[in-house]
Amino acid sequence: MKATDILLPAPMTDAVIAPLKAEGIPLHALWEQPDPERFLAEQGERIRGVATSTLYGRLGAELIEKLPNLEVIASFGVGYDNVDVAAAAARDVMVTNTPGVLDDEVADFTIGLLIATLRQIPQADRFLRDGLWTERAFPLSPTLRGRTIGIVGLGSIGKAIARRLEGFGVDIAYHGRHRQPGVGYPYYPSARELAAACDVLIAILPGGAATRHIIDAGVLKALGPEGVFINVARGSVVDQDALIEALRNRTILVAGLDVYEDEPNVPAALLGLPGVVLLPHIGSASAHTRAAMGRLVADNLIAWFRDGRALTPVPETAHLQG
Ligand code: 8YV
Repeated sequence: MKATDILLPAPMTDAVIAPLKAEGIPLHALWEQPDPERFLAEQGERIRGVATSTLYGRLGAELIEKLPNLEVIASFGVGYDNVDVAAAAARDVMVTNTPGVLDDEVADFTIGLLIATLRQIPQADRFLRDGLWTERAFPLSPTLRGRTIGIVGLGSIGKAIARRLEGFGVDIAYHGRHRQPGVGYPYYPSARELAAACDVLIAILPGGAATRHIIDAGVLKALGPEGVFINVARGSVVDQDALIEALRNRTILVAGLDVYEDEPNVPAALLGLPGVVLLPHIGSASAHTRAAMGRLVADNLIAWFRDGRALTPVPETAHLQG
């Protein structure tokens, strides 16, 4: 394998670090540099690869420009809106993500969040711990029974969620950019039409400019007063202020959220809505699945430098495969 140096703009899990070290690949921790700008100016031309995650924030053109010999950016996560892919592609820099290895985990988690939100499982736990059970019964909750579930984004995770929901005996429909051949669930050409036909909306579509605020006040109104909104995608896909308003005004019934517009900052207005289930972006966060994601980040870099081919290139840079 040719000599290669990899930049880590922010800390990465050992599942990424260990395989790269085992290959003898030199790693440079940018956040440990006393003067990161000076490091980039003096050493930037040695860097051939970057391993990054949402922890670093957005990896944009400014950093890419400082790395004149950069060939590959391996991002930790299936969503890669944290990487400026257009800037990378313009420089013929390969970008990889971690699809596949987290589908089942995130789908399992989504079902858990949906049931927890409807049946108020976190609230019931708090009720018991607060000693209230000895005084009265926990109030009756809403239900999943008889509901129609709309999935916004029927990619591989969306399909894994749908497969699980089939076992729950509920109706399923979807919205995405296109109607998918061979998919039997009813298709709606807009999020608003899907919301009007459903009483649960699950967002599991990519983030980024193209899908920003695709769930807006109109979609929430169409979902209706019994409506449940579950977001396991990106905070950017929903107009967070409109969502807070819809929850406050009972335009919709309740929400279960794992993602937010400005993570890790969650607005006080959401924290003040006790019926809403709020989780700290943990959809893929089991030790098992995070290890698999980390390994895939490392394997993409190793494969790129060894064979000139990445294992899981993002579609926008797939043409750069050797
Ligand atoms: C991770 C995710 O939390 O895969 C994604 O797109 O959002 C999650 O699995 C995230 O990538 C961690 O950096």
